[in-house]
Amino acid sequence: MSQRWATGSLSVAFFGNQRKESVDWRITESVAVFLEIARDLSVKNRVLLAGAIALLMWICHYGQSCLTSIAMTAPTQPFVYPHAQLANQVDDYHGTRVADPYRWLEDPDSAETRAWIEAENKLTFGFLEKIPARDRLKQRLTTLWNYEKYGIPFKQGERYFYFKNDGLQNQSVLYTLKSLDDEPTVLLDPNTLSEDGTVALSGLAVSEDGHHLAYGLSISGSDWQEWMVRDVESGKDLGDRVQWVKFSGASWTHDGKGFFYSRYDEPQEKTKLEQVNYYQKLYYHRLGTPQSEDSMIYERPDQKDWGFSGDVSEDGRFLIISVWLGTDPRNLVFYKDLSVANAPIVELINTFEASYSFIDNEGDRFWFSTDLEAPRSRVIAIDATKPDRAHWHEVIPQATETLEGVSLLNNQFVASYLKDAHSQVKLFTLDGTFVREVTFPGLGSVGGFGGKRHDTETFYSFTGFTTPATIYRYNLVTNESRVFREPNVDFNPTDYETKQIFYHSKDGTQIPMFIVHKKGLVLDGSNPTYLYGYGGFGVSLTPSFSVSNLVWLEQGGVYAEPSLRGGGEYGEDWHQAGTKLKKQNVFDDFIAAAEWLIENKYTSPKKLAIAGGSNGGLLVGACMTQRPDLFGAALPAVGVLDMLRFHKFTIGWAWTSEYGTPENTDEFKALYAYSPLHNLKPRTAYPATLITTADHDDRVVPAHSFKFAAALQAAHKGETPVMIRIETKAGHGAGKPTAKRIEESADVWAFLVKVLAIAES
Ligand code: X97
Repeated sequence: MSQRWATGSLSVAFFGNQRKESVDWRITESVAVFLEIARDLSVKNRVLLAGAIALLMWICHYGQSCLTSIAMTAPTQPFVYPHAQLANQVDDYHGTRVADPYRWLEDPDSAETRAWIEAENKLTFGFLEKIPARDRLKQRLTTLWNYEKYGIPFKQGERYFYFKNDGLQNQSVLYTLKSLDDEPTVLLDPNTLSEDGTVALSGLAVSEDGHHLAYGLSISGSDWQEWMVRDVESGKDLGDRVQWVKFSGASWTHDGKGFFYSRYDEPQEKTKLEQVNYYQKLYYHRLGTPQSEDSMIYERPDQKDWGFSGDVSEDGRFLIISVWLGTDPRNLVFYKDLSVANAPIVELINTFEASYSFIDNEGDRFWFSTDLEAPRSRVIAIDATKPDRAHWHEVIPQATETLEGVSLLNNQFVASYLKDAHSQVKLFTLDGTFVREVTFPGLGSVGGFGGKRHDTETFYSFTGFTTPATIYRYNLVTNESRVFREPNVDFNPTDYETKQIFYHSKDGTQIPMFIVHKKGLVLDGSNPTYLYGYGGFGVSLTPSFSVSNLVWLEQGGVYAEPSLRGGGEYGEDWHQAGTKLKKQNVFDDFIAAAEWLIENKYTSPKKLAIAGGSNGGLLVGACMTQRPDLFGAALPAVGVLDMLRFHKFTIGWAWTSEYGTPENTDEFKALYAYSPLHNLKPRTAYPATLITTADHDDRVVPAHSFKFAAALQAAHKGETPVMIRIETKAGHGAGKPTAKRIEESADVWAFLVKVLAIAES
C-alpha cells in the first residue's frame, strides 16, 4: 500500500459507484493530495472537506480550471508547469476502476494538446538555455563527432558498397566501387533529399548482379517507408515507387526482375502515426510496373497479427517466408520453390514453438539457427523432403555462450556468440566440426561477417566503450585480419578504463555490469554516474563507442551499463526471466545496480542519473516511481509509460508477448503494479527528470511521454525540475540527423550538469 495511491473511505464520497473493497482504485493526483490531508482529520471535518473538494472539482471541471494548477503554484515548487486539464475518464479493468485524466493528450493534433506541447517545450528549452555548460557541451560534442565513420563494406555482383559519413553529415552516404583501391562514387546521398537531414535511408537491397539498388526512405523518423529503385551504373532512379511498407526489407529474385517486400493497407492520412498496424501482406514488385500491379504472395485475413518477411535463398531457388507474431521470438517458416512455376507455399515449420532463423541451404537441406530445446541457440539442418522433426539433425550444439548469428562463408559456418555480453566468433565446418576462434583486439562487440557462401574474404567491425568502430578485412583462408578503416577521434583511449563487475539482484541472480570511467577515479561516493539500461525483448547491450558518452566521461562522469534480465545476453531463458509476470525482475536488477554503485562508493543517490530509451524508458519510469529516493535524475527517452493502453497504438500490440496484456486479469495486475503512469504518488519528491520524445515517433507514440509528464508534474513535490523535451520532425531514433543528435545530447548532459550539480572544470 505504501507505494500505492491514497485510498480510503473518502473516495466513496467522490465516486459513488466505487466498491470499498476495490482498494486498487487510484484517483487523480490532486484529489489524492487532499485525501492524504484528510487522514489526519476528524470524521466531521472529513465530511466537510469532502464536500469542499466535490465543489472544487465541479468548478474545475466546468470552469476549465483544475486542481493541478493549484498544486503547481505551491511555494515549494519553483517551476510553473503548464496547465493540464483533468478529464473524467475512468476505465474498468476486471473490476478495478482506473482514472485516465490525461486521455486527451493521446490526440496529438487537438488544439489543447498542441498548446500543451508548445508550453512544455517553452518551459524546457527556457530552462536548458540558461545552463551555462550547454554551449560548451554542444561544442565539444561537435568537435568529437567530426570524424570519418565507415560502415561495413559488402559485395554484390562486381561491386563493393559501403556507407561513409564525413563527420558531421546529417546522414551517411552510400558509395559504390568496383575495386577497393578505386575512388568510390556516390550512389545515394540522403543529405540531398532534405535541407535538415530528416529524410533517412531506412533499408536497402542490391540486386544479385549489382545493377539495381532498391532503397527505402523514411521521413522525420517514422517507421513508414517508401521504396524506390536506382540504377547503380548511372546513379539515376527508375520510376518505381512502393508505398506503405513497414517492418520489412526487400529481397530480389535472381533474375533481377523485381523484389519481395511486405506492406500494410494504406492508413488514413490524419492518423497514420497512431493507427494500429495489422494484416501485413507479402508482395512482389516487378520493375517498371506500378505498385497497383504488384502480386500479393501471401496474406492471412484470419490472422491479423501475423507478419511476413520474405527472403530469397542465396542459390535463388527458394523464397523463405518467416512468419512473425509481434516481437515474440518464436516464428513459423514457410517456403516457395521459385524454380517451379506456380509452386505452392509449403509450411515447413507451422507451430510457434521456437525461433528459427534461416542460414542457407544446399539443395533441399536447410540450415537454421534455433533456440528449440536450446535457449542459447544451436544450428540444425532440416531436409525439406523429410520435414518431420524426427529427421532434423543437429549441426552445431548449444554452447556455454549465447549464439547470436550465423553466416556461411568459405563454405564454413561463422558463428557469432556472446560471452558475458561481449563478442566471440567461431568457425565450424558444414558437419559442425570446430575449426578455430577469430581473435579480436580486446573485449568488445563485433558486427559483419556478411557475404556469400564461397567468399574467402569478409569484413567486420569491432567496437568497445572507448574504441570507435574499426573496420577489418578478414581472410577466411589465412585467418588474417587487416585494418580496413580506423577512425581518428580526438581523445586518448588510454585515459579511460572499462571493467565488468558482477552483482547480485534482489532474488540473488548474478548480473554483469560494465563500468567505464577515467583512470584514477576516486571512490568517495561523489562521482556523477549515468546508469543506462534496456532489459527487454531479448536485446543485448554490448560494448560500443558513443561520442555522447565520451563527453560524459570527459566531465569526470562514470558510465554504468548492466546486462539486465529481459535482454538476450544469456539466451532465451534470460529474456523470459524479465517478461510478463516476471517483468519486475528487470526493475529489481536495475535498482540493485544503483545500490551496488552507491555501496561501492562510485556515487551517491544525489549524483546518480538513470537513463534508457523505448523499453529502457519504461525501465527508468518504473524505477523512478518505485525508488524516487535512489536517484538524483531520471531520463526516460521515448518510453512505454502507460502499460494499460500501449497495445492500442501502431505496433504496440506486438509487445504483448513481452509485457502481457491488460485484457488478461493476472497480467493486468502485474502491469498495473508497475505501470509508470499509474504508480506516481502525490506530493512525492521525484528525481529531476527530463522526459524526451518526438512528434513522429510511431513506434512508441509520444502520448506515453505526454501523459507521464503531465501526471509527474502534478504529483511532484520537490524543487527539482521535471520536464519534457519534445523534438519535432523526429521519431523513435532511427535515422535521426546528426545535428539533432548533437543538440539532444548537449541538452541531456547540460540538464545533468545542472541538476546533479556537476562542477564546471
Ligand atoms: C518492435 O516493436 C518492432 C515492431 C515490428 N516488429 C515485430 N517483430 C519484428 C519487427 O513486431 O520489426 C522484430 C524485429 C526486431 C526485434 C524484434 C522483433 C520482426 C521480426 C521478424 C521479421 C520482421 C519483423 N520492436 C521493439 C520496440 O521497438 C523492440 C525491438 C523491435 N519496442 C518499443 C518495444 C517496446 C518499446
